[in-house]
Amino acid sequence: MTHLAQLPIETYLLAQQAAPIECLVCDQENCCSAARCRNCSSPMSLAHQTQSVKKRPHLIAVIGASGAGKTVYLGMLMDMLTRHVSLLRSTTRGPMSISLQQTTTTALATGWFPEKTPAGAEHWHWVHCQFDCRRRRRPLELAIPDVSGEALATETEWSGRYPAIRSLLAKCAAVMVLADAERLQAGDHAQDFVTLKLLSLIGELRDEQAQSRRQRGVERRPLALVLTKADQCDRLHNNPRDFATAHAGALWNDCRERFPRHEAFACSVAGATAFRDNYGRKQQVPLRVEPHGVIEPFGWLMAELDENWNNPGMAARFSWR
Ligand SMILES: Nc1nc2c(ncn2[C@@H]2O[C@H](COP(=O)(O)OP(=O)(O)O)[C@@H](O)[C@H]2O)c(=O)[nH]1
Ligand SMILES: [Mg+2]
Ligand SMILES: [Zn+2]
Repeated sequence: MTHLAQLPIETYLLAQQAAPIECLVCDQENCCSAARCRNCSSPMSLAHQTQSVKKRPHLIAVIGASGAGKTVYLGMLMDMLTRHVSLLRSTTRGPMSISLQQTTTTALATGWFPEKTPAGAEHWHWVHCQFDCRRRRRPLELAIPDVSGEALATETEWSGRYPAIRSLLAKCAAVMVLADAERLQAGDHAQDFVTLKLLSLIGELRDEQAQSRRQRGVERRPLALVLTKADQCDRLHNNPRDFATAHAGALWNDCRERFPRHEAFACSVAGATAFRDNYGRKQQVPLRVEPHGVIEPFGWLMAELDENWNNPGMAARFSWR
């Protein structure tokens, strides 16, 4: 009997693992088999997809306080874009990009709003898609995370706590600010402060980048202020700019001053809401799902982004390196 055994050493597998791949969001090197970045927890499929299609996506920052309506809005928007309900349409890249619309539409279809987004970055949904407007010749590559409002607020207080948020705010090519119109109309401005701090942080990060490149920091990125829950406010759909001036003066002024290319929009996903008892806790639920004004802000943002991209000077500034 022999005590010798032959074991093939598959060194090529080790070599494969050793080749790192850079996170698309925070630039940290990761092991090629990692599912999420070890630094910022954004999905590594973004980097893998980019490597295979050889086109970097534009990051879109959707910001706003917790409860502003980011998850409901983004989930519904992605559902409408993938169902091709308007001239604008998108094709998702990778299965993870469908999770946001899946959780949102499943919740709405069963008579609930989706659960609150967890604060941990490893739980956030990221949508990586190819956006196509029939008038454009080439589609745009986009990456849009649904970030937790609490995490956004925390990052403004403790810088670096959420590396994904910092990188997103530094690298984003367009900004969407969501504000709860129902609360604004009631004179409740508590949520404004988080958004004001985030806008200030975006400006600070842009100035830092401009300084390191010895450029003058002129803001050319577009910003859309989206007043959510318009179903609760009379005539908001008719004139969102007037509403923003009357009920969100500080926020609207800050958006206009920091971002010369700005516009205000009103949107609602639910047609009417009611309160339902959920194990002793009163919870708001949608009575009807009637999306209104969901596509418009995104369409405007894409048209502005497209204009930037066709301008060679701007393209250099928005490239991620
Ligand atoms: N009336 C009304 N309420 C909404 C609408 N969208 C969201 N909400 C309410 O706002 C809450 C927070 O929405 P969500 O998208 O989770 O906010 P997020 O924290 O910014 O992601 C939901 O649970 C609903 O109660 C809408 O279109 N109309
Ligand atoms: Mg959310
Ligand atoms: Zn990362």
